Amino acid sequence: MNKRVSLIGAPTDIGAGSRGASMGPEALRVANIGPILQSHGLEVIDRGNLSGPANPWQTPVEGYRHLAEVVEWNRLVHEAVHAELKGGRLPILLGGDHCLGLGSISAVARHCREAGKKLRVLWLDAHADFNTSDLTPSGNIHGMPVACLCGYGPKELVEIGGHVPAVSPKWIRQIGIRSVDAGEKRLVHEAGLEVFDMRYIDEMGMRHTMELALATLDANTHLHVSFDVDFLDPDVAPGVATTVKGGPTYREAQLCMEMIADCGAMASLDVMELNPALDVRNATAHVAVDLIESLFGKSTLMRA
Ligand code: EXY
Ligand code: MN
Ligand code: MN
Ligand code: MN
Repeated sequence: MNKRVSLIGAPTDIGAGSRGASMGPEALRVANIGPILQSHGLEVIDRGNLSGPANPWQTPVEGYRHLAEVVEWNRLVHEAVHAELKGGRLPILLGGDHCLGLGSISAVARHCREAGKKLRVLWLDAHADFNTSDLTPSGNIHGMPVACLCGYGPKELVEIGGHVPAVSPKWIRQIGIRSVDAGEKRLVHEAGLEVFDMRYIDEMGMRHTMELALATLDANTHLHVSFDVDFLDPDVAPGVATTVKGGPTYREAQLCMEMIADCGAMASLDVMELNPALDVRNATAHVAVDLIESLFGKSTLMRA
């Protein structure tokens, strides 16, 4: 794994239905994300925060809330993530709400096209984030980034990476899913996304799930992990606006992260939706940082 890591803060809740994820980057820094990653032998540069439009907190227009601002934030994220990859570094995007997964992953996909690499995206989330303006119950664009990446969405968002679709549904594996709207579910099936929902994880276990999600990676595959903190059970991670009961336990999540670390292919990461306004003494930020440590190779194994 690349040991040269860059932190990029994206302090916005522009795509969310509640305010507060804009404070996520600072909460992760307060939980010591930089020094802790350094203690694992990584060279960490904190690029600071991107600066984009304020959240005007308006109601949705034609199925989208804050579309122009979401486009602007995603452009900023796209360029920042792409620059780190081009410089040979591993970007960690500190969200911010999950609408920014579009800017991040479209940049990764662009880099993979330029570098002749294959791409695998692991989307760790309670939600499929596969809504469109016709299907969304909320107009919140953080419920739409995966659909946009796959070419379903407004032109301004779908075209951000310069290639439509930015990503083939075949490259994506969704894990932990347990809250999908009815129309969204139909579109997920139509697009052919591979989804390891909570029922699958309950029945087959996290180990088997991750073996399948990481299967067929080769030395030329760039693995991107998009970690929505609401992936975790709310008992473990209360500091998120869109908690859904019945998520992975701390230990299941840790195993998921450890198996990703073991595969050695992770080359970019998003940490999204942490909402310090809803957290208890920054506990969810600490849990997120603990799990990120596992992603970068902190091991609970006794055997050498
Ligand atoms: N599916 C719901 C919607 O589209 O409004 C909820 C989406 C929540 C998205 C969170 C970030 O993952
Ligand atoms: Mn999400
Ligand atoms: Mn979510
Ligand atoms: Mn800690």
